[in-house]
Amino acid sequence: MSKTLHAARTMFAFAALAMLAQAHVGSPDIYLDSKAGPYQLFITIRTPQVIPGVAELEIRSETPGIRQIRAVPLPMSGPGASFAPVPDQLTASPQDPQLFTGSLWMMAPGSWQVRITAEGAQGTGQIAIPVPSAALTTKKMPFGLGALLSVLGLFLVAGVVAMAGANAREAKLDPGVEPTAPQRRRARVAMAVSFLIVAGILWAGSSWWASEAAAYGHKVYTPMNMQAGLDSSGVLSLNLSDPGWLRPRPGHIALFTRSVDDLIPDHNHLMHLYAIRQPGLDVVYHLHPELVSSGVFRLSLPVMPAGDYKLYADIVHESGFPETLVSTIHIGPLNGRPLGSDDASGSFRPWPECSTTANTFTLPDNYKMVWLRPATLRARQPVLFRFRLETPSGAIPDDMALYLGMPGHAAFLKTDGTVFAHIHPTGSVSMAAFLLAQGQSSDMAGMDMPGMDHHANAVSSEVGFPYGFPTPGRYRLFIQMKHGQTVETGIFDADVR
Ligand SMILES: [Cu+2]
Repeated sequence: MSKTLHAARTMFAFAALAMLAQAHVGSPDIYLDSKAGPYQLFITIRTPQVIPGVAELEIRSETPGIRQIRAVPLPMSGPGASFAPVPDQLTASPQDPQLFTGSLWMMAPGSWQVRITAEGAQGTGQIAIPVPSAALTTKKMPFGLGALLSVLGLFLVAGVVAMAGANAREAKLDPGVEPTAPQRRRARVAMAVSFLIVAGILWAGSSWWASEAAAYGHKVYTPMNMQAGLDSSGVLSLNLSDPGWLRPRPGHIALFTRSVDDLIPDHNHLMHLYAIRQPGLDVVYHLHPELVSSGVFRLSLPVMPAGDYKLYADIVHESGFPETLVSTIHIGPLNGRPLGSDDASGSFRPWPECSTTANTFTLPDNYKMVWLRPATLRARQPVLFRFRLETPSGAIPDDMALYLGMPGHAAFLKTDGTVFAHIHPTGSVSMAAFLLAQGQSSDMAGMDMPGMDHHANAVSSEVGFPYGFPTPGRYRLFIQMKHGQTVETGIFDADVR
């Protein structure tokens, strides 16, 4: 209870807008399609407006027979991870018995998880969802509210001063008797003194507020810096540095730590880099730079068309906290090496020239990728984005393979550059963090996830990505699937209402 009170107090005091999940750019909500024991769940976590703040949970069970779902937030590691508080029970929707909703307090920034327990006809199942928690910005007070509160505040100040004056002037007078000159003088002195006292209180309040706001400002998330450089032989170098977000002050306990030296591999690579040519978003590369020294990644670039590229680098810290670092680089004519075996590329016409309703993308080898597109797409709507790969004659390819351990990889990019999200069939969470949350190691051994089958011949030619567009507008989707030794990159455009 006191925790809740404290949280509420902190929230009102800071009036700060915060978001979760910087695993992506501008896409803080979490979407996950995974199994909790016997139950297939589509989980949406809407991130809180403040830290501490409330996360909204929405879980749709694709398996019937669930009686109840409970959820609890926990730190990803440390003592807090083993002493779970009592979980909250989610509310079943009266219209739809498969839909459960609820809300959870996220108390501090850092690497968190939400542990979900489903109970029903087939017994009990559990799943943990990594939830990186960070304040992203401080919210300004709306002008109207500020003006209203200022007027009301002035009214209070005037009232206090007037009351002090009236008290000194006429409190002891009989009704109808006029105050004397000394009484009027005393009243003016009382008003001056009370005004000074009220002004002093306001000044103290304002300095307290400013210092709290400044302290909160230090907690606002700043991603690691990434400086990109290219040498004359076509070697790209990426230098990571930490601007000092949440670095503990002397004598304070670290809430959260991250560094350039604590990265863990996510499906076999420390960094997944998308290079996307601007402004047409017409050329895309999915590359994997190697760590060569502390905070320095290098990659000998493949042959790439010249132009300005925006670089989106996905990394995961050992705490399970994922980040997407952004940088830009100009690439001139270069003699690149051939593409590496885990690397892939694709191209299409620039987005302004493309239809937002085309469902079939013809690949360079005449294979086709088909988007089983819903009739309308709305912002914040959880959707399973389904794609199918076909041979040139429209048949199911018989040599489907996993690409980087998964049946598919997707990147959702808003054409104005405000959104980038790298999504997998399991959802929007980082795979390494997801495994950490389940209590497994972050390497690929023992990976057991939906849509992931270790028998290569069982890889489906259809893949689904659970995701929701964060805002309305125009998006470009880059979808990668593999057959034989070929990684195919399909490109699709969408208008989101
Ligand atoms: Cu991926």
